[in-house]
Amino acid sequence: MSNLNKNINPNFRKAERKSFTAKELTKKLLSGDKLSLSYALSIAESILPVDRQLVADVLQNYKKTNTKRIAITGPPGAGKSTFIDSFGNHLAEKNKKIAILTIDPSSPQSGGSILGDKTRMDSLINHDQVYIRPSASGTEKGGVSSATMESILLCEMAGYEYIIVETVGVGQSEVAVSELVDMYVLIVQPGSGDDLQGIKRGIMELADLYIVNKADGDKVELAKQSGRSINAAKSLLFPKSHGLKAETILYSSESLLNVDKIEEAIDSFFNSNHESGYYQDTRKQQMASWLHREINKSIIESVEEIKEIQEIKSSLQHQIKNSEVYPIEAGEIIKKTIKNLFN
Ligand SMILES: Nc1nc2c(ncn2[C@@H]2O[C@H](COP(=O)(O)OP(=O)(O)O)[C@@H](O)[C@H]2O)c(=O)[nH]1
Ligand SMILES: [Mg+2]
Repeated sequence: MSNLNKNINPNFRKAERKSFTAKELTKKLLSGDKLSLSYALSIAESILPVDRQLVADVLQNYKKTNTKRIAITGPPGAGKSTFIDSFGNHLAEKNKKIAILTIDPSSPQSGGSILGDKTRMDSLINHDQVYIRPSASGTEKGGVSSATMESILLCEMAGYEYIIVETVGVGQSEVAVSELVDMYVLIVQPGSGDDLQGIKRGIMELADLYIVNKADGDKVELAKQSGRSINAAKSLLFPKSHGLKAETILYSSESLLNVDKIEEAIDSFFNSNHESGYYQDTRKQQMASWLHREINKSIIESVEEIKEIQEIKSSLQHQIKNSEVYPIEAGEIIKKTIKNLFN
């Protein structure tokens, strides 16, 4: 028995399918019902045409909102989940509604991180104000599937104001998630500065806020040093187009050091961007990227269904193995085949 199977509750029954029409699901979702949200999110992850249609119908009723879509990224072990737990609690106590989505590109293969790993969001799990979806993983590369954008919208329909998306340390998903959110938060742990070198410049340039986590106990000095090296590195980065300076804040999920400062930084980021129109532009950009992904996905899926393409693909794979053709030529052959099919 695989590890995955061992963790599955034998009494678990899949929710009865087709128990909802789009109208019923929309109504329940808008009332904030968590079970319906979970149901809607699994539908969003499904590739069955009937489910795609259901999500599309439900999302017809989506109304623009002033929510905060925030990505929490950073190297594995930096304390992202623990941060979300402690900061999420802070917000929930102020009566804010928070939905947390985790993008975990590794889960389709290993299964491990969904069920094996703890989410480290123990104190949030039973909070009324909080909804946690431990693994909104996708089958697409980088773990950011079109389902993730749909999931964000569905959470907003259910009345969540903060949509927090945690990435699980794979470079690709960290870039891809930036297309889904309004604000990009990068969390690092205190280190000698080597830590920073592990973070690609391109990812640092995405950051709207840097958090040096674990600034507690004997790590306080080291955290201050890390803060200084981030600030030094920042001055060399290409600024984001909103023109706002990305702050660096030391934090501790244990002592809640600077928890208010982080809340203020987030609020002020959103306020400024609402005023400047950057927020509204970002939302348009998110829709445009989503459209782009959907179109590309549909093109690939429909082309891959064509029998001639499947045949030529496997023949090319064979020829490449025998060094009879180079990938670049193979690409051209595929293009020509497609063109001929449509002429
Ligand atoms: N001392 C201290 N440890 C922390 C803090 N935040 C997280 N940790 C620890 O760092 C480890 C990794 O945390 P986790 O949230 O799973 O990191 P993630 O991989 O970035 O999500 C865990 O052992 C946490 O207990 C903090 O603020 N202070
Ligand atoms: Mg985590």
